[in-house]
Amino acid sequence: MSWLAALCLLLLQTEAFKITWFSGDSLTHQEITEKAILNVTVQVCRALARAEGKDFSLPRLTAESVAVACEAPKSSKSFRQTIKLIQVKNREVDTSFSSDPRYHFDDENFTEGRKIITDGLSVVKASNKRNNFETARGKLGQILHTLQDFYTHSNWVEMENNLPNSNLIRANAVIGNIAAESRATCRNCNGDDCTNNILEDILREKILTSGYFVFSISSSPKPTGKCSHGGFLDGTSRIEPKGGINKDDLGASHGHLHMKAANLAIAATSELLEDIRGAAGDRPFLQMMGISKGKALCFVIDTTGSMSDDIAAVRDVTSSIINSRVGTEDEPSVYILVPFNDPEFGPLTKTTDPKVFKNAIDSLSATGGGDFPEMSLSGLQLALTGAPRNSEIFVFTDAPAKDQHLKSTVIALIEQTESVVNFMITAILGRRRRRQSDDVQQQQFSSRMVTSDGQLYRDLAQASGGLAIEVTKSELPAATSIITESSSSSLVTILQAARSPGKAENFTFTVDESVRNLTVYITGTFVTFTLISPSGVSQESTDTTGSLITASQSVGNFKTLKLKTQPGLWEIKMVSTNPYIVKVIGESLIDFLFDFLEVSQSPFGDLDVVDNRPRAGVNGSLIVTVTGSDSTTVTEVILVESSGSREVNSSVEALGGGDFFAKFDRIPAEEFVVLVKGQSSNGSSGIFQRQSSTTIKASTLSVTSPDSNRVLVPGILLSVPFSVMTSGAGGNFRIQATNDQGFNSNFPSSLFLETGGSANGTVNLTAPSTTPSGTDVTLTIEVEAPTGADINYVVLRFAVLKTVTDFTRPVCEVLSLQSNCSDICSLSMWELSVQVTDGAEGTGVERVSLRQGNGTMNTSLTAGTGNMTTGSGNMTAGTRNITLVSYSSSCCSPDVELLVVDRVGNVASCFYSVRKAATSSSQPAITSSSQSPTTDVVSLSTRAVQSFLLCFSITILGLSLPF
Ligand SMILES: *[C@@H]1O[C@H](CO)[C@@H](O)[C@H](O)[C@H]1NC(C)=O
Ligand SMILES: *[C@@H]1O[C@H](CO)[C@@H](O)[C@H](O)[C@H]1NC(C)=O
Ligand SMILES: *[C@@H]1O[C@H](CO)[C@@H](O)[C@H](O)[C@H]1NC(C)=O
Ligand SMILES: *[C@@H]1O[C@H](CO)[C@@H](O)[C@H](O)[C@H]1NC(C)=O
Ligand SMILES: [Ca+2]
Ligand SMILES: [Ca+2]
Repeated sequence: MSWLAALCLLLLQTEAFKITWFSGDSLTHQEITEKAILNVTVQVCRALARAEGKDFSLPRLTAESVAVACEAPKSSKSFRQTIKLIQVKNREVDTSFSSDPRYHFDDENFTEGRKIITDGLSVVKASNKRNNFETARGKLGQILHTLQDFYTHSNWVEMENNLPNSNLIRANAVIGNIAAESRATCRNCNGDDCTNNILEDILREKILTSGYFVFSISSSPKPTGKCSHGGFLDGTSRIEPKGGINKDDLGASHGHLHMKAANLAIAATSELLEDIRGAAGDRPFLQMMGISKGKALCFVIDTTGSMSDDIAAVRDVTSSIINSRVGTEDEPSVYILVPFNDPEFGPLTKTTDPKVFKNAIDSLSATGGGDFPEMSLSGLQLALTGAPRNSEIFVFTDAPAKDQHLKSTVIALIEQTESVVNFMITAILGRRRRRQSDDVQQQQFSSRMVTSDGQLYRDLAQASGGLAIEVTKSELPAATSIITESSSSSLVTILQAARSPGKAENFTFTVDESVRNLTVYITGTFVTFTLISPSGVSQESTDTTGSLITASQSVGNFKTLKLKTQPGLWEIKMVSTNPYIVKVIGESLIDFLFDFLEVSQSPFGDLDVVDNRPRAGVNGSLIVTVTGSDSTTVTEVILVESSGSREVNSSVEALGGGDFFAKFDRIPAEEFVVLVKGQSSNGSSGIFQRQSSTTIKASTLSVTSPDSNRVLVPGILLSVPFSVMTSGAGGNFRIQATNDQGFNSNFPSSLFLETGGSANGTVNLTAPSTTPSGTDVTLTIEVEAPTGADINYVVLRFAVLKTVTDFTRPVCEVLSLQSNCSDICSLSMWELSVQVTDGAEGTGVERVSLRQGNGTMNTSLTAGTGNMTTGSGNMTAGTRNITLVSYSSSCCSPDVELLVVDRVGNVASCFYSVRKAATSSSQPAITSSSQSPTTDVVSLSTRAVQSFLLCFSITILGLSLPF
């Protein structure tokens, strides 16, 4: 069966909102998720713009336009990538949990389904709190699937509800009146017509039910009188009461309600995202979504005895980057520092505050280290798991790695994160402690670098699309500033090739009109080249007066050339017998994302995204997404072997929305990169090319770990099952499991597989009982074939979370409200005093912020005993802490909305208003109202209030922002 036939067949095979790329007019989980993300992101950016007094006009709802409206056009790629990741995790629920009714609100598993949502929500909030956005995104995708399924699988829509069921995201609220196990809910459909199969009393009494589902082609049992999910794949739909109630697509049993269900799912998804936004705050919410100004600045630094010059260079370049970029659109979104020594490494410092980062770098000092090799790969591992995807990481060292056993782990993480790793190596490896003369060192440098020590760093750099820059200590400042300062958040790779051993070769590359600051990096010694521009002008590397190279610098083995940016087909003819890397980069908003696809293990027979190495030697497919342009099409997707220039071409099909499907007859067994060519509609030449920076390696092994709904509870062992399959020869397969936090783990050191066979194993992992909630740990399980030449892996992220017991939102109580508002609002003020508590069982109020209102807010903390305390870090369990909020504002701003968040992220919104009663009656009115059914109506009789209308409500978030 062809891939496209497989995709088409999927149109007929779905459970839940469709999960395929071709959906016709029906809405898929992916579309529902994307629409809600775009909706809420726009609201956040609009609120931020307004808070700064800026105009905000509503963008088109595409990732590109929303990123522009959020004043972060360069983050359209990471925004797109985040949306895709959340969509993929959403889809995977149908693979990993295909027959667990709780994940789909099937079989009337309502409380169990809701628990999946609220448990997951706790993980998302705890992870965001520690800037662990990647973990938050994955969990978010999973719970969105379950949340969205409620609207297609239950009778919520049939009961004529027009709003989402908000209690699905609240752990201790009532979801509804759930049908008793013995209660019949459906009758037979009238042939294919299922419009009236839910019993009238169920609908009239608003009894909540959902369809039963068993994946079977023959009839399968279900409790008497219960509704079925319905459809070909559902075995229960063939026994009485026959038919089904799902609204998964327009052709489903209740397809006539599909659009209504999908729209409610969008609203419910928006509501859940608003809740996460409230808990995280606006800026962190945008970071979770991948929207931020620049990219991460990430340094991994050897701090052993001989590194003081290097640390000083890092300090200088950091200052210069901070000074030149803070406040610009290339301001780093996050700063990451990982020191390593021997035997220690870490901790990872991750901060959005440049001052905190500067202090962390200033406090580094070069000491210790014991013997010569250091823990460089352990440090790099922490940086790779802690940095956002697609980061650029700089490793500074003058020594080989002591922890070389982590090489394959680090490569797995590079492939997974697509981060670029640049090594700044300042030494003669093996001789660094003789520091009398850098020049003498430099002469010995090249010969020394042939050793395996230097080769390890070169291999890692090359796998990631980075460079291994080898300079003396005195050259380091220059090299560091060239490479870090040119690292813009819109850097794209146009061409990258490595040749080892070196050989003469002619490379061509196409530069499109969107590219600015065209730059060539070359590493290698004794490398010469000739450049030829699209207009046929040529310039030799020895020619310092030509017109193509506008600036060039050479430090150590590293050469950088700024080219005249001319669109069209360029050529660079390289000549060298030494190993070299040539890399052509530029700045452009247009780039691409790609994922390999494989036939799903799920009974629904869909295609799944491969998140490790794809299968070698067989056919395969890729989904390519163009980012940063709504009008660019992909015409060619090519796999280019890294060691030479052999290419595998594909057939490319547009899927819509910037997605393209590329089908290959064979995935090479050798390492390769992905090269994408296409046409952009604006610009005269129109042709563009981009290349993946990460090198990809395929494998004959498959490693999977199916259930990903896991959380590590501190002190409690977690068993992580995994499976290995080989399409090659059998034997003993070596297993290695490592985690970036150094948590205790055990696992089998090898597994035996028959030729073409499979085996299962388990990794047991325990987080120390003191681990803070929201910590994330990345576990990499690697499997190596008996020949040693073939490795595959699975990379799993877990959140560490203490069991959450606080499910209640903080409570606001008005202490006083005083107002002298007159007809001329600018001449008068009003004042409000509110006390905020989190209940006796609560974790305590963590943050109070203003969601609406232009006045001044002050908060102070009072312990239950009446003692004043400052700060928020010292609340103890059992004390009922009270936060006093005072707010004063001009009467021209008559509304205020306080957002109150407790320590586990339960969010309350407290809204007050002193609007003059707009009635024609001259009699002043006192009215209190509540928008939330769970909140008591509060009435106040304070005199000052009497002539004004006081509205008081604790509402769910999102009701108060008309769009
Ligand atoms: C789902 O609901 C069915 C029927 O109420 C029940 O028997 C089953 O135990 C539930 N499954 C789970 C996993 O809670
Ligand atoms: C968009 O999000 C807001 C909350 O931010 C929500 O009130 C609104 O219903 C959402 N729009 C749609 C179409 O779901
Ligand atoms: C590169 O191009 C030149 C002509 O400009 C040609 O002589 C040479 O053989 C080519 N080199 C390779 C490796 O193809
Ligand atoms: C090119 O790079 C320089 C710094 O290297 C920067 O100042 C300039 O803004 C960049 N130009 C464009 C068009 O991005
Ligand atoms: Ca050492
Ligand atoms: Ca609470």
